[in-house]
Amino acid sequence: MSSPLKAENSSVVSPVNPKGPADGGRLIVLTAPLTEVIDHAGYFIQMAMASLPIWMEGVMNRKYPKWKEVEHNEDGSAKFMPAGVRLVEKSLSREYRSDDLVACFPDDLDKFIGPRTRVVAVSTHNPLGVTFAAGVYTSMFGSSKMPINSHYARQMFARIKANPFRENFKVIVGGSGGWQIVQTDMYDELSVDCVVEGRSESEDTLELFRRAVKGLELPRQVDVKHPMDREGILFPDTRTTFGVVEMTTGCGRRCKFCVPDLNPQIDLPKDKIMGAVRANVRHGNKQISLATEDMFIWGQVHTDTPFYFPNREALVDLYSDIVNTPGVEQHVLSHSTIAPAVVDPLLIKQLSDVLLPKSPIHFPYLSSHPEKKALAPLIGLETGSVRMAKQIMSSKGVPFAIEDWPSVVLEGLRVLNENNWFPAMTLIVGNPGETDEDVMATLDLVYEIERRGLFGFLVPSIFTPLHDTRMEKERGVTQTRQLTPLQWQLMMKCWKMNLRPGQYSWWGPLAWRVGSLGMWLYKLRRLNGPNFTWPLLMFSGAVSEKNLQRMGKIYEGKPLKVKTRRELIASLKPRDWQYLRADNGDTPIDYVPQVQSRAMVADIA
Ligand code: B12
Ligand code: SF4
Repeated sequence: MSSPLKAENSSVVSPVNPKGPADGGRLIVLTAPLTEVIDHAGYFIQMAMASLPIWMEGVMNRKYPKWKEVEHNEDGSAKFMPAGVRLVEKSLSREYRSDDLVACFPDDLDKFIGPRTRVVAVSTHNPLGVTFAAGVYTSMFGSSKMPINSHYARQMFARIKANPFRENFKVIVGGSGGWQIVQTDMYDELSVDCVVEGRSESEDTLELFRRAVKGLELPRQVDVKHPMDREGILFPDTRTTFGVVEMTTGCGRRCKFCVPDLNPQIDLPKDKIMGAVRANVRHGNKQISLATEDMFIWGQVHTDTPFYFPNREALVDLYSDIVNTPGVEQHVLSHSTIAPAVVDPLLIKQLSDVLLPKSPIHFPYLSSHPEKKALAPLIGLETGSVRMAKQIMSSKGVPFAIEDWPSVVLEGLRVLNENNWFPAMTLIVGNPGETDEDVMATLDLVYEIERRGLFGFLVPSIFTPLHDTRMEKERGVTQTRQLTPLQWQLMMKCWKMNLRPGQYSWWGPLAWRVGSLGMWLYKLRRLNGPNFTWPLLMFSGAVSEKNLQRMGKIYEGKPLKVKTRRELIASLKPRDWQYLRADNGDTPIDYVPQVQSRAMVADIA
């Protein structure tokens, strides 16, 4: 290559040495998009890169001027890589020598790809930004719909495609975002030979690499088996992005739109988790995050107790050992569900005592912690409509009945907030078959959250039928223009509430609101259509919500009648009582007679 390669939409990729590296390159080269590798500014930076369009990259550059700076090992390989890359590396090291393998940053690919290279293996989370939340915000902002992350992913693929030795090697893509390439049929454009869906530990994956190393043809797409037990899962022994170490696979609540729930429910052994934590520290990581769909199932998988009654002692013991590992300075939570906070509030308190001192998250306006620290797991709220919840996630709130979902959310959020947990909560807008009544029910719940002074960072996203899920073939809203006034109100109300306490001083609520009006005048009204107008005015504060309600321009949320924890506990099936912890109070044994006597008093009156 003599001339620099211009990747779509922007930056210039530097020229490549046509002879390749002096040692002939590595047999198998592993990489991931730069925006999925970086980890020095917390989870938020990656989530923002996934959601903001490329033309807003300047905002990120100003906020994080050093975001592109990465650390190298002496041989030029990457000092840290997403956990997915590390596990592919570990899986392959069962068969290949360490000097056959390398994991490198995308900008260093040409230092490792040479005439000897037979496979370039890419791990990616979200290469095209067509997943929930990521897609919707970029499409709202318009003209260039390409998220920053997707831009960098394409740039990486362009570099691989332009490599002078491209004919000699196969490009195999894996990771949770591989399906996006399959579904958009971007194989040729991105120069991908094969997309693997499933885990690298699988024997099928090894077989695929064997074929690629021999130069044999590969199928375009391969589904490989997930290990069925704890022993089948490998652990990283070097540094991972954000210090991600897996804690569980699968979930068990069976939401129809969910991908990870399709995997077997496994909680991974503590000694292996701790080994990976120590390996991260040894390789210079100061932060750890346990990857899970629901942290609360750990220690309670395939025991005599149903997984939705958390194992308090096991969880507190695991997290204590992690944050007390010498060298671990920061710990962040990944995903959880909310019902366990109602089931065992004391667990939440004990975990707060253990985890808050090492949390890098500060919510100065919300936290009662002396240093204003907070915990912010990602929790799915999804809908406030019981009708919709029954259809798409009937077990989301177990052990509580799905009819009580709004009460579980409110009560759970109360317990969490009291203990300085301020979760990011996802909502799905535009579910297939969603009616105005469903959206109103969700708005009622959102207004109730506001009325009660509770805080969750509400992240609404448009329904995306994810590959392989039981809703794969269903279609909801596909473009922001199709959103109804109520759906827009829900989106904008969530964001208005998120900006309430003004946590991001650099984005400042006022700037957002004034900016949003400007953007609307400039292009959003054309892009998002007339249904967007009043909700946007509500968001901007240009007209008060009361006035908009009076004018009939927005829906006025109705107060919800909700159950207290005591009432929720009383509603459990008697066979579940044995799993409740008495020290949380509200146990049915002393409660049931009160219900009866109150009911009797009411009857007599
Ligand atoms: C930690 C995490 C994050 C972190 C850190 C991510 C990182 N770069 O390290 C943060 C918070 C930043 C994040 C952000 C986002 N995430 Co995320 N995240 C996770 C989580 C909890 C764990 C990921 C992980 O490291 N797992 C452990 C590793 C080992 O698993 P793995 O990567 O899947 O790798 C295995 C296989 O996929 C395979 N494999 C991986 N790579 C390769 C490569 C080859 C060649 C082969 C053969 C195999 C292979 O082998 C590995 C096992 O051996 C998952 C849920 C989950 N349990 O997986 C969600 C998850 C992956 N995220 C998800 C989403 C939607 C997002 C966001 C888009 C959310 C948003 N709107 O902001 C962003 C996108 C970020 C971006 N850069 O674009 C979805 C993915 C949905 C999809 N793509 O279809 C998931 C599944 C969550 C969910 N419940 O839906 N995420
Ligand atoms: S609770 Fe979350 S992880 Fe579990 S099945 Fe539902 S969406 Fe998936």
